[in-house]
Amino acid sequence: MGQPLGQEPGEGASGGPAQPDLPPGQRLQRGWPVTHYGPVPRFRPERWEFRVFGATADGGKHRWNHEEFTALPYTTVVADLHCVTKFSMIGAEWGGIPAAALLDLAPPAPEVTHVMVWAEYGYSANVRLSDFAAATTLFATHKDGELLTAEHGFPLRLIIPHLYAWKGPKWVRGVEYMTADRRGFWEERGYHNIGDPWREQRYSYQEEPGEGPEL
Ligand SMILES: Nc1nc2c(c(=O)[nH]1)N[C@H]1C(S)=C(S)[C@@H](COP(=O)(O)O)O[C@H]1N2
Ligand SMILES: [Mo]
Repeated sequence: MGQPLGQEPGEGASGGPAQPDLPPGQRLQRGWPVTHYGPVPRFRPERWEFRVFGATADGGKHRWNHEEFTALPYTTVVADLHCVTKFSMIGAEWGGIPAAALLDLAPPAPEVTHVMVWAEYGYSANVRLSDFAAATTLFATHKDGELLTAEHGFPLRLIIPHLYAWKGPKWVRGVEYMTADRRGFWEERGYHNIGDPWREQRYSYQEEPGEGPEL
């Protein structure tokens, strides 16, 4: 075995111009591509509601209509987006409602360990409660000061900067508090249950014991 190649932080593998700090295997994408499965849903404000259900602390369901939800505390987070298909977009300023604010308004029961985030057409993504509760996890309504477009998730999408972007449903409609882990849409279809891009957790076959429910 030879010496590992030395690499300065910020220096590209080719020794070329400095690259932003990207997770392993990712490349920078110019612009903002659209990536999703299935059609773009039409937004019907009068029918839209956001629901928190499952193992809530008070045992009840919590609902907000569009007007109520978008009146919740607004904040911004500057964060990158890493798609498991290997493109990354960096430095976006996302605006919206922090997931932590939702946890305060609709607290989970003490035994909740995971949440399932639900979107239109049954798309779902499971995350650990700790990922959901992270200070940078945001239900985004805006990017770089502008309302999201329909294809990027208007009226609401989840951003979890420290996980691959499939963990952030576009057209999100609710959150289910869970007392045990369960796989979401892509996690059932071969993607990693945790999905940390810095550990390159792309596929379910990479999972270590304890990282996900039985497949
Ligand atoms: N509802 C829904 N949300 C989704 C997806 C999807 O198929 N359906 N794809 C995910 C994936 S794989 C990525 S990379 C991002 C892409 O977001 P963008 O199209 O705004 O770039 O959305 C995520 N959210
Ligand atoms: Mo993706």
